[in-house]
This record gives sequence, structure tokens and C-alpha cells, in this order.
Amino acid sequence: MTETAAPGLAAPAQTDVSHRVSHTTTDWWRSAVIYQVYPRSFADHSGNGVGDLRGIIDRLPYLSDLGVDALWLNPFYCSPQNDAGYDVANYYEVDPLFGSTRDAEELIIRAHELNLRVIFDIVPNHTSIEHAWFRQALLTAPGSAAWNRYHCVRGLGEDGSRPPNDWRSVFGGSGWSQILDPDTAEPTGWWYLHLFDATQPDLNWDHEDVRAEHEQVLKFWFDRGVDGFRIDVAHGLVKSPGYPFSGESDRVLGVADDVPVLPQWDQPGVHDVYRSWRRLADSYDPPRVFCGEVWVSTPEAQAQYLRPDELHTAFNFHYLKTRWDAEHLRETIDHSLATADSVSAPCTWVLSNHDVWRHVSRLAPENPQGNQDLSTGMARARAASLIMLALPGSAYLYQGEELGLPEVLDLPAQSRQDPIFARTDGAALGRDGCRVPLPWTAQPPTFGFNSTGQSWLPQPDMWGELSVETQLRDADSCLSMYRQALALRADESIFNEGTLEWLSSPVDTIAFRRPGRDSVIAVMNLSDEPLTWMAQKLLLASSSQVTAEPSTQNHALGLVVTLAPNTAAWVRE
Ligand code: TEU
Repeated sequence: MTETAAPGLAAPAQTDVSHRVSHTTTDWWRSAVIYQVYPRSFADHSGNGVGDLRGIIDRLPYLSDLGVDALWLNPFYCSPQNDAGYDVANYYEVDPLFGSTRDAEELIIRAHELNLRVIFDIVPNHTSIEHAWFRQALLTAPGSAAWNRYHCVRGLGEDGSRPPNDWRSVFGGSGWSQILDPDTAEPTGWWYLHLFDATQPDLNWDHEDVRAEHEQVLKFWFDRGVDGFRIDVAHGLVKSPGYPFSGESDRVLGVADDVPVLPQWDQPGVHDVYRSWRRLADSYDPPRVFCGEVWVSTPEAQAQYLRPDELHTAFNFHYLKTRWDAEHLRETIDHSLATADSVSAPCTWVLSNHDVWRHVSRLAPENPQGNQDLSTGMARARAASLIMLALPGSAYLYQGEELGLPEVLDLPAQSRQDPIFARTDGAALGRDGCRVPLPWTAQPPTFGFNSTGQSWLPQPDMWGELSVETQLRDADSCLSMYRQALALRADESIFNEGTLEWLSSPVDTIAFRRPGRDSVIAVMNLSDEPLTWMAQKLLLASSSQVTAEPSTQNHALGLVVTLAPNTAAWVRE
């Protein structure tokens, strides 16, 4: 296949796919690096201002050259886009905003040609209000059979004018909306549950239609070659019977918060669903895989979803939430590895995604003027990512983190589309700041995102210096670090094996060895002082703020590696 250069980019170097986890490795998911593509902001082939599937196809060579093993695409199915596609109206059709079903099938084929696996997204907790099931229910009296696929419950009070209980929406406000009479538009005293936006009615997973239909959706895309699914809100499908009050406070759940134990989440019945889905995935050759979005209170609770007859992996949000603190980081890594190991599952590591502040900004301290110190944030993010890629298990990269993109905090209110912003009347900014379209070239106003100059969210001026084009030319860029780390990770078999051994290191630093034929040591300096480390060879540094000089002593390890504050390195002893 001749590789064409993506618009605005030089033709990529001949892609060497030999080093990647081979396509025939059925347990590729145990150590893969999976790149999250947020289709609406990745690349816009059609020029309508929103990214699309052909934009992803155009840039598959970029992803292959980056060195990732697989892609995860956020939803692109038919949807009114009230929650950026997480309000699905029809799984069997690609929304025209993103292209066609044929484009999706071609994307899978072209990715496989580059030995990239493809994971789609499934959203089983709820549908869109425009899904055929909900539209059918709206035409019938509340409480009738058509409503049984959802949570349709009589309200409290004589006239049912109060919600059935105190369950909240993750996006703010009540988790219930009252059903109106289809003819008179009068309140009926019946309510439907929506743990997210009011346009995302929760499905009733006790209903056989709901279970059967979702397995049909899995088969439809498995049969078209997709290698697996990321499961949205995997912890939410089954609700506690009788809708007991939860005592939940009225606040928007943020990523920094500890996830409370509530009756609407993480119920035991959910595991039957995934045991059935696992049987279906295992019936394919090669077997298909699942990664669950499981926002639960502890790693132990998450491990229940990773038993050998359930999901293969789940996002390790406990690692994502770790503070810039050596002891907390060490504890979280050990805790994560131990709980995943308790069910023979691999650990996953993730620092950013489409729901949380980008980690350049999350790790940026405030400067004396009270603003974000993005320079330190970038240094810390590069170091944290280098350490993440040295950990045993699989890692998820969110599009643009390889460019060191920060959270965009000053988007104009009128451009924001996250329902969290609207439902909280702007009290919570929501998630648009981590969803700004990517910069491919240094040319404003859309920096190579498309050629028409419009994008669904405005891109900041700094996108030019952070663009792919700019960073490909800079050996010390963030992008260059990711490319080198992924190439080394693929070539050094030790990263696919075993666990890690902590090494003693000064306070506010961490160091661990990945044992193997030629063991590698990963070191990170979270302190405010330089750290020196003796080594034979400096394999990779998080930035040029890590230097190496021959030792003047006749030390067995001939190299003195000096790590400035907020840097990391891979070395060989
Ligand atoms: O997110 C589920 C979810 O719980 C997150 O919203 C998380 O709790 C919160 O954002 C942390 O700050 C999934 C999708 O990732 C998200 O984009 C969707 O909006 C949501 O489900 C509804 O489908």
C-alpha cells in the first residue's frame, strides 16, 4: 500500500510495523499502547469544522509512525450530539457528521494493514432520546411495556410531582425528568431516569431486549473486523432494585473526587452482562477484547470487573488521579499492580482522556501571579508519561498528549458544547477544554485540522508551536520523546514481561527496574533539586534537562546522569 502524506504533512518515513506487537498475538491487549482518537477533534477531511473518519484514515500513517499498537475511537454513530455522540440513536449507522459505515469499515481495513488494531466505543448505560426505543415509548402511556426498556417510575407525592428519589445527574441537577403527556404536554407524574443528560435516558438492563440488542451491536462490528470495544459507564448498567435514596450531594462529579459508593452504580448484577459479552468476544478468532470505563471507589472494586471471565482491562483512573507526589505515586502503582494481579489481569495506565483536564495543566503548579505554570506542567507531564510507558501493562494515550497540549481554559461560552456547562449554568466549565481540535501544522486558524479554516472549537495561538509539523522538526520535542519511548518500548522485550522492582532513591524521587535480559531502570525526579544517578547508558530522557557526563571516578557505572527537577529518564545499568 503506498502511503500518501496527510494533507499539510510531509510524507511520513516508511512505516516499519515489524517492531509492533504482532497482529497474531492474541493477548496483545496485555501490553499494548492504545491511542484514544476523539474523532470530532482529530482531523477534518470534509472541511465542515468537525473531525471525521476519513480524517483519521488520512492520518493512520502518523499514528503508525508514532508507534502505538491500537486505536480507540470515541463514538461516531448516529446521534443528535447532545453529549458529543455519547447519546446514541442508532449503532448500525455512522452519523453523517463523521462519514459513512463504509468509511468505518475502510478505517478498520487500513488500520489493520498498518498492524494497528481498532477499538470502538459502546454506550450501554443509556440511549439518545432519539433512539427508536425511546421515541416508541414516548408515544405510549408511562408505565406501559414500551417504557420497560427504560427506568420509568411514578414520582413522589399524591400527583407524582416530585422525582422518585434523590439520584443526581453526573452532569449536575436531578437524575430524573418528568414525562409529559404526548397529546397535552401536561406532566404525567411519571419520571424517567438519566444519570447523565436529560437527552440520555438510562436503559433497564433487567429487560431482555436491552441485553439482546447490545450483543447484536457487538456482533455487527466484530463481524466487520473491529478488535474490541471500550465500554462506556461500564459500572452503571444495573441499578439497585426499588430505587433507594442515595443521600448523594448535588455536585458535578469531577475526576479529582473520590467516587462515592451509591445504589445507582457498581451493582452486582452488572457482572452477568460482562460474562455473557466475554463469551461472545471469545467466540471470535482472534478473540475480541473489552476495556471498561469503570469509575468505582477502589482498585479492589474495579478488579471485580477484570476476572478472567469478564472484561480484559479497565482504565486505571486511580493512577490518573495521583498527585505529583513520589510516595503517593509509588503507593498507587503498587496498589494497582497488586489488585490487577489478584485477578490475573494486566494493569492499565492512563493520564488523560476526553473527560478530564489534560495532564500538562493538571500537573502545572500555580505561579506567584496565581496563573498556571505551564512550563513546569509540560516538564512534569513529559516525565509522568515517560514513567507511565515504563510500567508493566498497557497504556492509553489521549490524542494530543504526545504534543504536550494543555487544557484550553478560555474558550468562549458560546462555543462550549459540553452539557455539563449548560446544566450548571456555567458554574462548571465542563470538558470542552481537553477536546480542542488538534494542531497538525503551524498555519492558523485551524493549524491543519482542515483546509477550510473553521473548527467546532476555536484553537489557541499556541497550537502553532505545538503542532505536529513543528515538533517533528525538533529532536527535543514532546512528540519526539513519545516516538522514541514507543519505539524503545516495542523493541525492548522487557517491557512486555514481568513486573517491576523498586529501587531506593532520595526523597521526592522514584526509581524502579524492569527486570529482564537487559534490565531498564526508570527514574523520576519530583523534587526541586537535581538528582544524580549512576548508569552505563542513558536510553531516553523526558527532556534536554536531563544530562549525562562520563564519571571522573573509576566507578563501575561510567556515566553520571543528572536529572533536573520535574524530569525522568530510562537508563541501563
Ligand atoms: O463518562 C462517564 C463518567 O462517569 C464520566 O463522566 C466521569 O464520571 C466524569 O466525567 C469525571 O469527570 C462517560 C464518557 O467518557 C463521557 O464522555 C460521557 O459524557 C458519559 O460517559 C456519558 O455517556
